[in-house]
Amino acid sequence: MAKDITELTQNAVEDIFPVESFHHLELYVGNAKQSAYYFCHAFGFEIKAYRGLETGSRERVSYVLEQGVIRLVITGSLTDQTDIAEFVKLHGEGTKDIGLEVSDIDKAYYGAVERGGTGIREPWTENDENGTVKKAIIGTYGDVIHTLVENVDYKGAFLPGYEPYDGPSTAKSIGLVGIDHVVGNVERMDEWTSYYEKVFGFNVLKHFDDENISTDYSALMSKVMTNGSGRIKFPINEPAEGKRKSQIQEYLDFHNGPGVQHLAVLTNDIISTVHALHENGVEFLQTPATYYEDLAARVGDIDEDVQRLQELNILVDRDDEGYLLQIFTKPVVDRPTLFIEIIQRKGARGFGEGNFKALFESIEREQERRGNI
Ligand code: TYF
Ligand code: FE
Repeated sequence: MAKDITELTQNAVEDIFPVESFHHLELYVGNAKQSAYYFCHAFGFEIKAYRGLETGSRERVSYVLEQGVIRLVITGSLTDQTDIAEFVKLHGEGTKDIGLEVSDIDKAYYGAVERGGTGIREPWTENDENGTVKKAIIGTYGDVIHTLVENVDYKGAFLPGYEPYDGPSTAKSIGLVGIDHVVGNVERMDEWTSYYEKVFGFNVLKHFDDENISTDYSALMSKVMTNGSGRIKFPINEPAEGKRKSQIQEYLDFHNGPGVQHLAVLTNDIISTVHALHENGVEFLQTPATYYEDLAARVGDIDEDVQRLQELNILVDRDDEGYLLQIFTKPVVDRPTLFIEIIQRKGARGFGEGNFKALFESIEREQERRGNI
């Protein structure tokens, strides 16, 4: 009996898809030069690497932006024939690739495909004078992919094919340190949460149904998927019936199907990060003053000055392990699709459940201004 349990436990903890960390996030855009400028000057990234005509890349141009351990690749098309041009035409600008760093690419790729994952490209090797990497591609919801990267011994600026960027420095970090989670909007949540369970061995960390989180219009269901190490978190949302159009449905309509809804980035000092973002002209969702009236009663003692949080529109939520602070930008592209969340965790491992009502009501005010509900 005891032996069975031990065996079971060992099976349960065996990670069928060991992921080290996020490797990069790649956005497909209409004009990489200008988008890169926006992310650098508004969000404090620095351009580290580049590929384009000057480096022999005749079809795609990419700027690799860094801050903390975040690597954001901004890619545009140099012809009308690429998947980039097609993506941007259909979806508008948005996230194409959630790149994952793995230690054993063959095991990761072939295992995933065997378990029902969509194989897009089998493992291949790339190298240049700076070393070697192995890559492979697995598909996920919509036109989003997971490029798997195994770094064999690579020491270059980013990946083979990229050169160090030699343009003017844009280094003015606003304190973003890493990626907390990446959220997908889909038509059928369970289809994609099972995909992450089956193919990648992820587990459900949290489940929010429409009862928990419906306001007048923004009804949605959400499950947070997490990998074995807990380092990668992928919440997946589905629209639910509300009085009028769900914010998730608005996304699906404008994006023309499933895709990445928001990127949540970590800071260790949200007040100074958000202050800098305001100075840089980034627009945030507004929180009503009433939210801050009962904040102290709801979250108890916190280190930050509530007055300052209110000035900056920062939200707070507490769970049994601590609290978190978060804020959401308005969409950062033309269509009401992709937005950015800034989050600071002080112990809490949740997603701001206590803020859902206030947050979704401010999203609804924006939907109303856009004429979409
Ligand atoms: O990632 C989360 O779960 C939170 C809350 O449409 C959230 O950031 C959930 C759904 C949504 C916007 C924010
Ligand atoms: Fe989030």
